[in-house]
Amino acid sequence: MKPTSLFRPAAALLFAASLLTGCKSTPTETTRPDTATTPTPAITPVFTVDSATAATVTGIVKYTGAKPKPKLIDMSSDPTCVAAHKGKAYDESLVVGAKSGLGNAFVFIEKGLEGKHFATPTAAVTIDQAGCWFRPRVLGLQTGQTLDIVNSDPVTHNIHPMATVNHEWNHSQGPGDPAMHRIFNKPEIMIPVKCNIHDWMHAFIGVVDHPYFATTRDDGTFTLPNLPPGTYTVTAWHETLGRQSTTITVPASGKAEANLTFAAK
Ligand SMILES: [Cu+2]
Repeated sequence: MKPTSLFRPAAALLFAASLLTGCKSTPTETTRPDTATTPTPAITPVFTVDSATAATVTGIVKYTGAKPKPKLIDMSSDPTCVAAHKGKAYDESLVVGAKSGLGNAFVFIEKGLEGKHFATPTAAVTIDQAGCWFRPRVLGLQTGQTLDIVNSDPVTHNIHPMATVNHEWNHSQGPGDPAMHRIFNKPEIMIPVKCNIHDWMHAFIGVVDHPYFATTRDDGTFTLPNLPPGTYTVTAWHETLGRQSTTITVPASGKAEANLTFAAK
């Protein structure tokens, strides 16, 4: 028997197996099951919030240090990015707004919701690569919720979420390429995101197994609506300042405040 005749049945088997598993390989990406586009089915009953007793938490995250001086980002290594950004690009790793409010902090309920399983939102969250910048820089989504990844630029980007609890992947997206869709199935605070092509591009994704999270506005304020009454730990995460937490008690049908302060490092 010739060697080729031995090879052919084996190749046929491999081909059949790939058809069965729907296996597809992409050279620029490592795909694992948790990055599939189908959310994990719920195994526990979905908790329904009673809007008659739910409350709204508002608050502000403050920074006690001196307001940082604007730092220019140098995009000159890619002239298309310089043109696409339309104006000067400034470092956003520490955004301090009016009245010392800290922007781009990720606020979420860290404790107090144990045992409650929340429905996965059907609406996707979008991250755009526009002007060689991730927009938004800090974003949150629920486990199983779809993240739409868009490239609005005339250049290729390579988005790379450096997850450690979920699986890490990266993928190139050229000008005009369709949106990519990804999910993260496990809570993870936070997933740093970079572009493998442009080293100044940074974003951070918070994955939470409930709907109570927000990114602070430029003035440090945030809102967590529709929270059931109870006692909660509210935590704020910031990319250069770390974490701060506070405990709040939320009354039925009322309002509660959660204020957090980061000292300069
Ligand atoms: Cu890029």
